[in-house]
Amino acid sequence: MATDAAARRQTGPVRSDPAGVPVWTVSERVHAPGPDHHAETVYTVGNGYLCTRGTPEESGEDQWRTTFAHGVFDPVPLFVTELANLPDWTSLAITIAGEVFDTSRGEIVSFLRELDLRDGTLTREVVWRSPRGLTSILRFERFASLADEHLVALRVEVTPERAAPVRISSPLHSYAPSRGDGTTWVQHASPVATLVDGPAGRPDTIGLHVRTMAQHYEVAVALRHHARGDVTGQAHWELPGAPALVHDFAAGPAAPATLAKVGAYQTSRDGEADVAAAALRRAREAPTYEDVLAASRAAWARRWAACDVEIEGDDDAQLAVRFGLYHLIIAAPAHDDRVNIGAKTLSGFGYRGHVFWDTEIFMLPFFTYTMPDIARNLLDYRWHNLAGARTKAAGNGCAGAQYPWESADTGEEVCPAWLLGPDGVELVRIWTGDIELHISADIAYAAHQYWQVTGDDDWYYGHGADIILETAQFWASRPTLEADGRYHMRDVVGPDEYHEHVDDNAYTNAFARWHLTLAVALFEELRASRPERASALRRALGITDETLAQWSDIAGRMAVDHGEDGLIEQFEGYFDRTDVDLAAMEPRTRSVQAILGIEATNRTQVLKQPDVLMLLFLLRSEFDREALRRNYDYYTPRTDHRYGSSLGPAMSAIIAARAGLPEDAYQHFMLGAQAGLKDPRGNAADGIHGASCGGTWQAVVLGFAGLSVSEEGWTVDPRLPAHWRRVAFRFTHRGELQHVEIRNEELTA
Ligand code: IFM
Repeated sequence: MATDAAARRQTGPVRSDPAGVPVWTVSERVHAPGPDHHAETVYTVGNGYLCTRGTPEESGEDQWRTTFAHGVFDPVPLFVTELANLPDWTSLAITIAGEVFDTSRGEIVSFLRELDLRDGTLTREVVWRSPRGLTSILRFERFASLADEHLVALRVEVTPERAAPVRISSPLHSYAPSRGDGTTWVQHASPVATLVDGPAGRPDTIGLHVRTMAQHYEVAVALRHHARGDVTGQAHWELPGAPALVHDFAAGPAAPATLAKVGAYQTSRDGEADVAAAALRRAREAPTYEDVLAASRAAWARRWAACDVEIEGDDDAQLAVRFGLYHLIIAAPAHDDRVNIGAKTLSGFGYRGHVFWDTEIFMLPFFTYTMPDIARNLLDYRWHNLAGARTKAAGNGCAGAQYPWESADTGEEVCPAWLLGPDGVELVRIWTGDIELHISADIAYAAHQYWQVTGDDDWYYGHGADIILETAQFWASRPTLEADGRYHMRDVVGPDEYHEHVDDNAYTNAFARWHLTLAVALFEELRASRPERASALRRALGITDETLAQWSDIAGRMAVDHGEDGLIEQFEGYFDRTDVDLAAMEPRTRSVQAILGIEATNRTQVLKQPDVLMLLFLLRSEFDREALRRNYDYYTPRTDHRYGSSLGPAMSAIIAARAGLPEDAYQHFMLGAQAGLKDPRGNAADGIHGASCGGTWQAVVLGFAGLSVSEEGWTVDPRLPAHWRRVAFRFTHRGELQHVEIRNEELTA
């Protein structure tokens, strides 16, 4: 259910661009008093190295002030690992004529907060009347540089209505807890040193060097300050682990007090021995705030030139799509192939920063089609982590490599075995880490798709082959050959997690079959075109002619049943489960699982996400339009669309569009597209669901526009909602930027 604050945002304006101007800003003009964790998520800024939630600069009640950097994980005692919250660069304490700026006191005369998706800047303008009646305008602006990923920058300008002393204090705190298992806040880093730098007697730079408790990642942040206005004094404070720099101004209507800080983050993952020295050097060498901003803007312009999607005739859809792409861009590691994007990106504590199949099936296609270098980094994260996947397979008595359901920095399984259930009281056994297997095929699928779109043979026959072949060995060892002469996959969880311990999940089995078939074809291609590589793989993995014959045999006899009428049973015995009339459960504000309980839901046909429809979309060349329609009609009324999962709606949208139901498709599409902005499930406070952002892109480009690529080229087959006048998008096919424009019936490319 949407939070109160999100509901307020829904009713207020969510865009401020004048009519007719392309939609690029998320904004609100109504100040929401009290904690607003959804807004902190929405207004996250970042650059693919780090992200910082949109918590206001001044301290307030119950804030989730957070900066995460990719790869800096630390275990929670007796639990799993999670992203460590790093020292914060955004805090400010502002005093005007002796009164502390605090939006919960005095009066907010006017308020405007805006996230400009075009250049990644977050601004806030507050006209505040203090309890003693002095009115001031406070303008804040912050961003993380997309041009130099170590840099962050923030500026505040305070203009009182009459001459008044203004004090701006910029503190740095090392105590920055993360959220552990969802209820306990854990401090992951302890201070090593405070840093001070700048001209003797008037330091302009403060910093902190911290070390995470268990993994011993080192992180340093240094903030260089630039004051403008009538500065009457400056002081530097140092409490243990918490330095601060204080500037005093004589300010007035024509003389605002302005403070900018340009900061630099460095972690021991970057490879420099002395992180503190490196952060200080970067902060010192960084240009002015304005120059850092100009460079970042130029980098954003280049990004959007490669990936923007335009929708004319529907501002809500336009804003939702760009908002999703913005969140994918700020979470995407441009220069690091040992990290990946967590399910909740770097924008919140949800899923502890862990990486799921969400990357390969939902987010990665956007990067594969528009920023292949980033896609390769994300895939290489899986390649680097093959060791963890081998360990998992061996632990389950299987051969080859089985990717973890949840992955962090080491590539080992980090899915918790127990979590609090939907009632928030009872501990529930989580089986996904044990038996949700399909992720290994999903990763192979993404590797193959990357190759199809980019034609990057070196990567595919190198790292891609390692991934595909080692995971094929897992698939060859997991199913059992039974008396009916078929291979069965017993006791699994499919993508629809409302059903646990099922046999022959159609998605899992069909993907295992596809995967083994691909692996045989790949190895044969290698033998023909790169015999040395094939020999090396044969030696390393023990792949022989018998192996290939066995893989083909398992693929050929894998239990995958399509009924005669084209309806696919989600798993063996699914059709015998209780059919629940979901419409009769309305109105409701909770998932079916939260209402009925885990066991009772397991006994029904209700789906968390449409497992079979996902299969139909991903392996689309195996199914015709009638199959799409037949399965769509069956599974759609049985899916918990609104409260089940934010991954499903985009997939339902694609199937509906391809089945010739664009208006149905639109309803699903908007539910998924607005998951982050409107927060229908009430969990976006925990972070942006990256999968719904990536699914939204796929729904427009692969669903409504019907883009399809092959080695020969690409085609589109549009099925647009009637009110969309024009859709335009860019993608890169085999190294060349393509620009597609679809106007109602007419197509320009
Ligand atoms: O990976 C998903 C899963 O499919 C449904 N539950 C949430 C996970 C993380 O987004």
